[in-house]
Amino acid sequence: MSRSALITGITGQDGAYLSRLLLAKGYKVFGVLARRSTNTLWRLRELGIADDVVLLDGDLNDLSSLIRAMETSRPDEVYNLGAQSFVGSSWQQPILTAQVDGIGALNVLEAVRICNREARFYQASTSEMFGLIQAEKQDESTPFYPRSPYGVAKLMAHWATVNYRESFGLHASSGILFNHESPLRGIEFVTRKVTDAVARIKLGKQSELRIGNIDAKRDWGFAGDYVEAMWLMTQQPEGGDYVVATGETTTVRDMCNIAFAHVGLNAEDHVVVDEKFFRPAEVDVLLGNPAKAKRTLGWAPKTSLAELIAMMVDADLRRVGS
Ligand code: F7E
Repeated sequence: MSRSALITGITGQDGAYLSRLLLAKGYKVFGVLARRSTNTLWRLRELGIADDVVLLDGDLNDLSSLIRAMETSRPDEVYNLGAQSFVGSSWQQPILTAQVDGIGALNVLEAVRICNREARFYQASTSEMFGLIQAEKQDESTPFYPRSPYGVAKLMAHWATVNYRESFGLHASSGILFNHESPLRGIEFVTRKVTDAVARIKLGKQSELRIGNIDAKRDWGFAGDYVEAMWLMTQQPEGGDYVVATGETTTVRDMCNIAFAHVGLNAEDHVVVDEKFFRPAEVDVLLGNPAKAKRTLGWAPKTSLAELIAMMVDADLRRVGS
């Protein structure tokens, strides 16, 4: 009998790639869709799978809708990817962020506990929990120090996942994913903002790119690689916590240089630093150590930053050009 999976946040970048992966493995894929949000299905359409997934009305802050989604889909695996995921916005909407990213995760855990404790649970945790880093390279034992309302809310969800594993014996895993990007990334995130601008500048539709802190360093990988780690976590004999990262860190400045150079332009001619995009508290540097994921899951990233940025710029050149 084929397995089934329930995904919150199915219309997001990771939801789309994970759906494609699970469909290819023969899963029946269900997604929770919040009708009141501005979600669109463009990512599922771009991957050509919009008609292959079953969308169920529901909301992370509506436990009864999650229980219904569990009853309808009877999932073997539940992936909680739904979130208010833009760190910058979390200062404007800290309470909403806490409700969706923190309490929302607890609601999904409750739905699993109430409906089927055998279902395997995955929580989309984040390197933002490390924030003001307490070790040069962050791994599963590095203390957390979140620097944004987003990081604080995600930390609650992470510990709730650990707690439900320890309290109720759930097969619950927390994937501590470092930044992961793709052509399906939202335009509000810095990589996609840059690759979209590079395409517009190259095609003569824009002249400058205004961004914030170009000294920030991130460990960027390809989202398509990272969803494989999510699935591998739910296949283990027991749930666990895993850092998923490339093990390399790059400044926003150098990422810009790679993107502009890909189309033969010089970033310095176009990038303007604008304090409007600075954050009240910054995460200066993130660098993950994915040794446990490699050892236990047999997972390793396949895509370099240069390949990733080239893929994104090429996709944006096609979009802007058409
Ligand atoms: O910022 C700097 C900004 O918004 C990266 C989310 O997926 O990854 C993501 O969070 C860095 C920051 O991602 C601009 O200050 C400079 O230092 O692309 P971002 P993020 O905040 O790291 C983690 C792992 C998540 O979990 C989150 O959900 O780039 N930066 N100039 C800028 N950032 C933006 N957005 N826009 C700028 O103009």
